[in-house]
Amino acid sequence: MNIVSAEVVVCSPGRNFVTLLVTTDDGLVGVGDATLNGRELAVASYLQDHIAPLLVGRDAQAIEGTWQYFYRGAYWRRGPVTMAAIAAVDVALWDIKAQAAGMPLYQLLGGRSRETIRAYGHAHGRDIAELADSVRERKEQGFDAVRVQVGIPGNDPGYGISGTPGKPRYEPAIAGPRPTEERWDAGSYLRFIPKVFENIRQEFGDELDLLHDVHHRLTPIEAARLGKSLEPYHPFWLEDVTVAENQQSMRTVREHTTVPLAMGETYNSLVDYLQLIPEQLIDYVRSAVTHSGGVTGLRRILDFAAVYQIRSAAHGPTDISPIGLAASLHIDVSHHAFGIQEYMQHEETVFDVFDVGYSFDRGAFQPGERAGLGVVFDQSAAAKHPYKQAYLPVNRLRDGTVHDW
Ligand code: GCO
Ligand code: MG
Repeated sequence: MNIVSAEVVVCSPGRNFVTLLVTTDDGLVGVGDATLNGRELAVASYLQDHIAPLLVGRDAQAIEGTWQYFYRGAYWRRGPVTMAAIAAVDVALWDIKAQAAGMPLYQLLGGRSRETIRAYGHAHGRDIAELADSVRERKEQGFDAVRVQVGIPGNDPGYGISGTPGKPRYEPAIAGPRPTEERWDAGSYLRFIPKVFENIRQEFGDELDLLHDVHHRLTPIEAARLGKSLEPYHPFWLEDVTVAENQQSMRTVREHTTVPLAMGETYNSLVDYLQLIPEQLIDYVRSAVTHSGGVTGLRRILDFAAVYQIRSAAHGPTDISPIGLAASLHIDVSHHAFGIQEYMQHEETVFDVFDVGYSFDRGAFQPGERAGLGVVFDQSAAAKHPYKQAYLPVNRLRDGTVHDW
């Protein structure tokens, strides 16, 4: 079974997505997600100009060989652009293999390890009262694990919070010619967050699992202080408490707090975790299929993590397309080391382009029983939503110094 074409489509049904369509000589079409938020066209070019011409004529069944061909064969390894491109190829080939076998992808990956896939939802508000309303909505949807993000008094609405009153969703990538800018201050944040957890616990009780994303903004010792201050409210996890590049930083955090830690949404491969995993400096790996070299890449990470009792928590923001989310779900249901799945929830217009076989009900997913990945990409619907330039925000300290966003 040979590949006869590989086509890249960039569309924007509410936000940008990069999709790879791989067609075989017997008419099967496999799809892959290569969306890299705010840098979409770089991956599109990598795929279109450098990978697609080499894919044509290759054996569609040779997934591992093709993965290694593009990983080792390019000489320039790793990095978000390369690994998102490799992920798209890998997912499209797994999709084809599972379609050819006439079974949902998770069956090829070993079959079910669990009955349902537990997901956590996003709650946010400009203040604690608005956040509590948002938590209530998530509970009504059936979530029993909720990420809480809140505006900090005296700061801009900031990461994770919709600044527009009445706009329930938070979408960080803003369409326009330049990134928007935010201001942020660690001191007021560190003083305020324990009050937020105290209030939410008081209102919603002890059973609800609460998660929080620090988005790489604290120093290691500030992160340690945050962890300690939140211990009485037993968070499910704190995510990205400090920058992810220097893995040693997490040792400082670990030495001071028993709050579970999650990291890895910006990592691209197993080797990015070479310190965090064996030293057990985290409890959850945040890699998703789309940004870690596909089904092949993510399974390698999870097999390694499992040795150290670290579990999966696949990144599931709206900038991972339904194709990327579906691929994560097939791994979630089949891999023993599953922990939880993030679900930020795509807008309805997204499903005009992506017809999905997965389903979500009362806080849990099913990957669906369609053969393959189970997502059909509608090219003519995609053509109605052309690419729009959009950037993630830039974050600054109060004095204007550029800070981690
Ligand atoms: C998360 C993430 C996202 C990222 C986004 C960047 O935990 O879901 O932090 O919200 O900011 O994916 O593109
Ligand atoms: Mg995050």
